[in-house]
Amino acid sequence: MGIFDFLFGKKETETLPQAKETKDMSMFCYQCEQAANGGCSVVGVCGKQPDVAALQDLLIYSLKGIAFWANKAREAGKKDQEIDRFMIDGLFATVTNVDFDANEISKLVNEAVRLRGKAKALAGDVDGEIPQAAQDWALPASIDEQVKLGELHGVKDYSVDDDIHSVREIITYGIKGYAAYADHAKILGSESDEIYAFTHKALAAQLDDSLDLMANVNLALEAGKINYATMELLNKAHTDAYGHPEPTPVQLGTKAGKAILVSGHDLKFLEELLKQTEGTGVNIYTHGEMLPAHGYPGLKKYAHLVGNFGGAWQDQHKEFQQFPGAIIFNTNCIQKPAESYKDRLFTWGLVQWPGVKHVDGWDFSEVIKKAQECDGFEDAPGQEILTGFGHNAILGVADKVIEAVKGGAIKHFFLVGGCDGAKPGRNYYTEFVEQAPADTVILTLACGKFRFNKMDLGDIGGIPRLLDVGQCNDAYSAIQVAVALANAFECEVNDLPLSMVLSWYEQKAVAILLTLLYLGIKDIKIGPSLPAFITPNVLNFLVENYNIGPISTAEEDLKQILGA
Ligand code: SF4
Ligand code: SF3
Repeated sequence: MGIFDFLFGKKETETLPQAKETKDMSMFCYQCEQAANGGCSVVGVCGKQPDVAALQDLLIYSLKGIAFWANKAREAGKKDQEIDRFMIDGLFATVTNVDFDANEISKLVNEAVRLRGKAKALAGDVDGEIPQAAQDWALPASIDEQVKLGELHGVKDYSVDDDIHSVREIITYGIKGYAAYADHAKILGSESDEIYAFTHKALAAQLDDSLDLMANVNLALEAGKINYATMELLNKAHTDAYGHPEPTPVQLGTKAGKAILVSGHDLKFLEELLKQTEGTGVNIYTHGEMLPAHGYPGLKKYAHLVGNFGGAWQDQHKEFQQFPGAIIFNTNCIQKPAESYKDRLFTWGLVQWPGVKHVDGWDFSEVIKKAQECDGFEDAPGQEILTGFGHNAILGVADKVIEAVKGGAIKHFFLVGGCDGAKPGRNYYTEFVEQAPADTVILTLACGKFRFNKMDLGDIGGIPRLLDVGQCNDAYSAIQVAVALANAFECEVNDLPLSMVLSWYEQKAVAILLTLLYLGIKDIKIGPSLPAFITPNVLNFLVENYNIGPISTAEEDLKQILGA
């Protein structure tokens, strides 16, 4: 299958339970891999309703307006912490599977309009034309009217050619992706002015029709650079707070007692919950992207952090029904809850679902109370898997790894990771890992790992063949490993016996891909399908400059990579 067939060929359609409700409105969203037939236009496959889609579009439009003024203010040496922080929250709220609540998005739009005024006042007199988004447009009071306004300012509202628009969307999604990581770092007290400054500059640039295609491409690569800096900031915040992850067995069975399941990515949240549940008899289980938390000394010291439950986000309907306790999301990916567990489901932070209880702030007593009312688990020990192979742990045995490569015991490394999703085509990643020869090592990260992290792949001279590097943001760690190997072998990362086979779903994956491109990494294979927001010309650019290619079959790709 050629790359263009892959992009524009018939997409697999799927119906998730939450995609059935429709309202009499139109929408257009194509920001994630799940986008139906090039873009969700009736209702999101993710469950996003047209009113929420329009309000999110209006929020992004408003953020661009703020960015115009905040960027001008920064050029004049002025900045504002409230504005900077709000940009990050507003962007993160529009990431796929985060906020499905029209009222909450509307509140953010109201706040954005207020802060647009604050940013304008900060910037003072400005020469030249003021783009429409940055002008003093009034926000209607009613949500219905706000929705109508949002419908006028969606992704289809653009005045540049298709290729520039495509790159602008790539930039927006990359920024949304790193906003998630910046938010986690911010919660741990780490912020970076470089991130804030670029966010304003890049969003303001989207209002500047004089920028040509290459100027936009350069901004996209700069977004990759900023995502790298953000992942580094978050890695430092995590390791300063909880120590470096260390290889740790994680129990997949259950322990007798009441239980809370934590889904999302936020480690500070988990720490606070662990503190508040200590001595209460309530055990804590991780779900999805929280799994790597078990590797951090500062978190695994809590004896009641007992195990990992379930797989990746798309299986939550089935798995949450079976969890006899309270469940809480601190970030993506939430899906429309089934009635069978809705009353014991909570959200926190930017995650919202209409009708689901939201915990504001850091008092989790309501969640703990709910867990105590539920049945809880019986003792049922199960399989153990390993996590905690951050760069510090892997590089701690670098001599052994280098020796194994030089001696021929390790022939190739694969980074197989990224987001998971519901499509059947994602079995590719399971098959790829299954079929990878015994003299290869698999590094993995993010929720895509749940497709193969229970396999016993054995070890090579004591080095496990499957190394869980961590969450999606721990792509930073994987990059450190690659750079250290390249230094040890005195070559470029692209010359290492290392191949990246990535899966994408939401906008954090876009940010990470931009980082890899910024770092000049070539020959990446990506799937299960390519983004609908990439035009043929932009795709050509990526193929010509980076040799990015779509996944084909595990067999064919392994043969092509290993030359066997
Ligand atoms: Fe569709 Fe993805 Fe947008 Fe949801 S986030 S509406 S699934 S493209
Ligand atoms: Fe998964 Fe949602 Fe992206 Fe952090 S939890 S990787 S999809």
